[in-house]
Amino acid sequence: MAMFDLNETQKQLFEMAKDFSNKEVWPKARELDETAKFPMELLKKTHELGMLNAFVPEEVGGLGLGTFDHCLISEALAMGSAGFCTAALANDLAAVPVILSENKHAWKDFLAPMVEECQMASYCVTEPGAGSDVAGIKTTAKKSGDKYILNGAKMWITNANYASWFFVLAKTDPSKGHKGMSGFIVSAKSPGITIGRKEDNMGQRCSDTRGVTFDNVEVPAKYLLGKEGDGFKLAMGAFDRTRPAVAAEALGLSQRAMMCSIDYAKQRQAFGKTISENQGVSFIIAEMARDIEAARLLVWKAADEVDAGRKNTYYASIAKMFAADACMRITTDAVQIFGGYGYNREYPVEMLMRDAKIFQIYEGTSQIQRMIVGRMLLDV
Ligand code: CO8
Ligand code: FAD
Repeated sequence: MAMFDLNETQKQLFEMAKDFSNKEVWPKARELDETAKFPMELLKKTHELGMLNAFVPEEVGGLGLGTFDHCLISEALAMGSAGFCTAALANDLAAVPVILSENKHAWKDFLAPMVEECQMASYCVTEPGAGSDVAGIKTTAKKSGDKYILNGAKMWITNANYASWFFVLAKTDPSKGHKGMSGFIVSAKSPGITIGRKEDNMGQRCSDTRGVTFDNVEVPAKYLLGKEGDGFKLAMGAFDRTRPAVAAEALGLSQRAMMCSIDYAKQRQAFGKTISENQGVSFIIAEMARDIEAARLLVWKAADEVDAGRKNTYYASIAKMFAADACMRITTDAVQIFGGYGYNREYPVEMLMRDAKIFQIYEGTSQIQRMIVGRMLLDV
């Protein structure tokens, strides 16, 4: 892969995804925000185009795309609607620990059907009492014959109400901290699962976020991912692949905000000229472009590293923190460029600003990304 350009196949993939996003998703973005309705129809179309569940291995009929190609899809879809893009990406986040575990029962029973039809999945790690501190979760899984019995409560689970299955992180040996954690794939049809109400979030409102409780849920032992004690590393390994994609999502949203800002600045008149003719306004837009270009290079670097089989945790965190923080700045500046109209729901930028905030929180907060990088540099 040439680091600074895409090959022909990647260009085609990116153009196809952007075309779909611009023509079919962006015109519906405001309606999705207002109604907070889950974008199932758009997800079905995304599935038909082969852009949903793109990580699923070829061995079970999937495309088996790498993280780099996945990031191209994410960037393009987020230009249409970040809430819709999050619903799509949550599937990948759920699938990656399953793929990394190489549990072929799980691949056949849960990943293969996702190729056949548009199914959703969720990654259930966060709990009401533990988000950043993953090792602090309390959900347990106790072995009983050829089954595990799951008990606990998960919180903020994307896609929960639409998921066919869940990746669940639980403690098989609570005395061992992160080394006593195991990952499971759990069918959503299992008795004992209760899905909570849809959370009323600030942004990305069409994305579905809920609590999920597990009350004596039986999971066949064949759906343990890897072996007991592998769970924490599978959960972290997933982030190495999905944090670049979340950064790409923030990048796509940032670009939409810049495009809206440029269009508006070129037509809004003040003091007898367009506001774009003021250097003060052009500087804001130039800085948006600077951060977008830098974020894209960081996303590509983080993705290329993991596709090349190298440990990319450092680059994934750098890309995620930079792209998320840049997206918050860029969308806030977009509201500024629109002036009073920016603060109003008649125009799209207030929605983009609300949609941006979550990038600094989910998939590891901006502080957690700094903590990961800081620890690596300072060896603490
Ligand atoms: N890969 C493999 N192993 C790893 C990795 C990794 N990336 N990171 C750490 N490990 C290993 C360490 O090497 C260590 O191994 P060992 O025991 O052999 O020495 C072990 O794991 C423990 O590591 P740490 O000591 O660093 O563990 P800590 O408990 O101190 O904390 C973190 C680690 C990094 C702070 C971790 O808890 C973390 O990442 N927290 C953030 C949680 C987070 O990101 N949650 C996101 C939830 S999902 C989500 O938000 C979904 C969003 C919406 C869906 C779709 C989006 C588009
Ligand atoms: P806390 O961990 O309580 O953190 C609170 C504040 O303290 C933050 O600012 C944090 O940065 C700071 N902080 C904590 N520890 C440190 C530290 N050591 N140093 C410096 N600052 C620190 N989770 C899933 O498992 N699956 C999902 O699908 C999912 N989707 C989500 C969707 C949405 C819309 C939301 C809001 C959340 C979602 N999450 C999901 C959960 C998300 O990953 C967590 O909210 C996030 O990791 C932060 O955890 P927390 O909310 O418990 O905050």
